Amino acid sequence: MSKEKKYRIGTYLILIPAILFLFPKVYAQHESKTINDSWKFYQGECKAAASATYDDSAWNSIHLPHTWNTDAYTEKKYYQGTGWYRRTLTLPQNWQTKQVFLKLDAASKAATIYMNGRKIGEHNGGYTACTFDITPFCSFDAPNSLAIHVDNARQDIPPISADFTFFGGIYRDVWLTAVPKQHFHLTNYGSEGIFISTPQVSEEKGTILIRGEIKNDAEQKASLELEHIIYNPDGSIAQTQKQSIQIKGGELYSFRTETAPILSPRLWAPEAPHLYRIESILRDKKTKAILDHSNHHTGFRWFSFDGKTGFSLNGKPYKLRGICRHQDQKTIGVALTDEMHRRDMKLMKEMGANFIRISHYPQDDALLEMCDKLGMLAWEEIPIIDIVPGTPGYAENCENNLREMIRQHYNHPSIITWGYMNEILLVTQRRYKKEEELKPVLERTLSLANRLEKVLKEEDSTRVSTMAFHGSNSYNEVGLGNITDIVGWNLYQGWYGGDLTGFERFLTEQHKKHPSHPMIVSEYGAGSDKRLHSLQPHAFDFSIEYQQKYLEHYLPILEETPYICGGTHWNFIDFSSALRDESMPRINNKGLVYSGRSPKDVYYYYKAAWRQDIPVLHIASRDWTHRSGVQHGKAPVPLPVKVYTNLPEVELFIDGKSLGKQKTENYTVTFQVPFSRKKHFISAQAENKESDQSISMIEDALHINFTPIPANLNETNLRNLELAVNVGSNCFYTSDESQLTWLPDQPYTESSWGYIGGESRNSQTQVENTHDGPLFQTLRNEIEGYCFDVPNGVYEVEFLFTDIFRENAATVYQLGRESGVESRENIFDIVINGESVEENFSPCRESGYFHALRKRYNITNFRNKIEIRFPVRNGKSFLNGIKLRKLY
Ligand code: GCB
Ligand code: CA
Repeated sequence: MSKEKKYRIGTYLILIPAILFLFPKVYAQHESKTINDSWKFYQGECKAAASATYDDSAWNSIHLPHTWNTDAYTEKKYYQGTGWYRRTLTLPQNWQTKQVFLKLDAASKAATIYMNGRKIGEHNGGYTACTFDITPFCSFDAPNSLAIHVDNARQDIPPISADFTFFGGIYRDVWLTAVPKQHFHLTNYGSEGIFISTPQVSEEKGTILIRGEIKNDAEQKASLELEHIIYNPDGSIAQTQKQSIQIKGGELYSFRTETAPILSPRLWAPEAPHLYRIESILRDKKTKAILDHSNHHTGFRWFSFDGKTGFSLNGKPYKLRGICRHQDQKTIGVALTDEMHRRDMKLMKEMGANFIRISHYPQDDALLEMCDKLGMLAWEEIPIIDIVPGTPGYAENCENNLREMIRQHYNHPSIITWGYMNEILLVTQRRYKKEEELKPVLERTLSLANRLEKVLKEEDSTRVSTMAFHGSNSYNEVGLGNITDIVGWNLYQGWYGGDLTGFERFLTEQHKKHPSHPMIVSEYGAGSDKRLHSLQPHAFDFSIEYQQKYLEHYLPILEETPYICGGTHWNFIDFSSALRDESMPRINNKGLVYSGRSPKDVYYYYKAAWRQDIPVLHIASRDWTHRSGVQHGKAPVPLPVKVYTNLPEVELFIDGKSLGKQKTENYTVTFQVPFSRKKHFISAQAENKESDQSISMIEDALHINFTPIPANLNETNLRNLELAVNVGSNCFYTSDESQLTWLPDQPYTESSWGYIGGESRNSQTQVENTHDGPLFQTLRNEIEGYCFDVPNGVYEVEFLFTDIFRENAATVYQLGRESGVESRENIFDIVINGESVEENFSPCRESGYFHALRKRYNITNFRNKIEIRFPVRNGKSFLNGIKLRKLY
């Protein structure tokens, strides 16, 4: 430690007693605290609850943050309606001379606030804060009753359509603030009333512009002094600015101060997020008593987006390595604590991301604070999604939400762009096919976009505007393509449709057509489910392996195409989308981390690619620790084991024995590993050369369990075998409930087992009556039979059926994807070794469409073979799963 620093600490030590002495006098003026505890909640309508004397003793006791929609994890039709929150507020006597404010950080989607039976005000918008001056409603003789009516069913407030759950409730903090009569303007669209920007910024010098308003809530005029102290990132004072203010009673006074240039400012960047602090102090001019007091951070950074060269930060080309982030977590919904938001930011940072798309709505202040402090550039947006409805008041609410978002988060240097529409033509075009129906919807969409663009620029000229489009050129055709400064493309080639290479083809084409338009790939992703694994993964099988394959294709293109500013992966988390079915009903499982935030293996692909500052080596099989495979004789079963790494070469070991070294390509190395035992110890090693002198060994290791399934079934290997087959699927499926693995299907060959005839089909509709949905969602259509060449004995054969042959509207979020399933009724027999065990069997009659059905038969095999046939009576035959066990 330098001498100078020691000396400084010494001075601070001497100052501390003096500060402690001064503190209560100086800072007690502006008091702010959360009132998250001691609330009562009622779900439903209860008009009388606004009244001061209403008896809420029968209501539930809750604390904030709170949502009433934990049902969205089980119900498609989660509760969208109203709820009431009540609590009492006992105010300190010394607040009588003050101005008192109530702030709701978020109540979804709309809130009406009552105090002592009187209406204070209302707020429309579920993702932005609102502040009310409650002074005239406050009582100091008796406890006050506070009642808040919340509604998440409103159709005039965005979002009204989207692929996520519109959780209802007061799900962020509620604050109570008391300040002297002269104070910063606290009812300015939920902001703190102070706006900070850096009008001049370069490596040589930067200035800070501080704007805001002061309110005098007294009747008399006041003489005030406003001081801004600018602190360097190291805490030392850079400058102070002082001004005198005369303000009449009831008046609002605007101030605007630009600092003198700060020379060679320390720049803000994700790699070094240096923050300058601005402390604004409002004093009584005469007594010097502090009236109000406020702190903000700012950072010196500049950026540009270019259609040809992409994004640049502080004058240098810079790739935006981003993720989109939803804000929920199973099973608590959106009622996350601040530390949970911070945890997410740390996980993203740890992964190496430098950019976040705060999607699809403004998020918690705790998140924004971390963007600034950890260094994460940000895109924030309001939730106008899928379609612009004609509902009266909608556009007005959009405009207000936009102003609120910008004013509330204006001071965060991390934010570089504001957005206001996502895939706005998606539902528009699906719903209105006829030209004359479509026309007025397009007109109001364009008119809202133009209106919001104007508001955005009026509110903030220091950042750029953006919109996100789905992969259709119509945005350009209808004139939405050139409204915002930059455009985001949400691209899912190789997922919802087309093949993986469609991604680069789409980008190339757009770039050719609009070479000057800066582009971000604002979404791309594929779903994955830890229960599903495949050696031949394909789109929509929800295997962990297809998600990896998809992302391993997309990321290099994003990294290597200079005109692409960057990408934001969809989504950081497996998030709640109550309307969705697929492999995990109610969940969109495109996350890089699970809903509980434990990373999927593919998280480490990103980490390997993006963290160049540390060695990354991860055996990508945490999601697949229970493996199974078909074994020929006693030969080991070769199965791939992948390693994600940013080191040049990896050596892999099985139970201590080396499988040799391989060179890394695209941050991956894949070994064919011979599995033969119940449990193997797999380890990986790689040299990390920090310099010529210093080489260290980086290691990772894990256990993988293995269950071999004999290709040829005989007396000895059958005894304890449970041969379970995921019929119609390329995937291994391991049940969460039983841990049993169902093998991918195979065609029958002599002396082995497998299906005869038919073709694979699948459905994305939820299957009722089971926890093993994915097993039932795949089937073999028009199957003729199934055969096991097994020795004589007594066997148990189990069939799994679910009739999926009913047209079921695919959700709009399956973008271009059609289910392709025709409606029909299927009736067939089940014949085992020549004997009918079922005649005129109709799975849908027995249990209903999309219901899981399991049928088990004990049979005695005299033919050294179990041959099953499905003669058809009506429609077609099918089979979803089959299981064989030898009993005797
Ligand atoms: C999109 C939407 C997003 C969805 C996502 C998906 O394009 O913008 O809200 O969740 O696709 O997973 O389909
Ligand atoms: Ca199946």
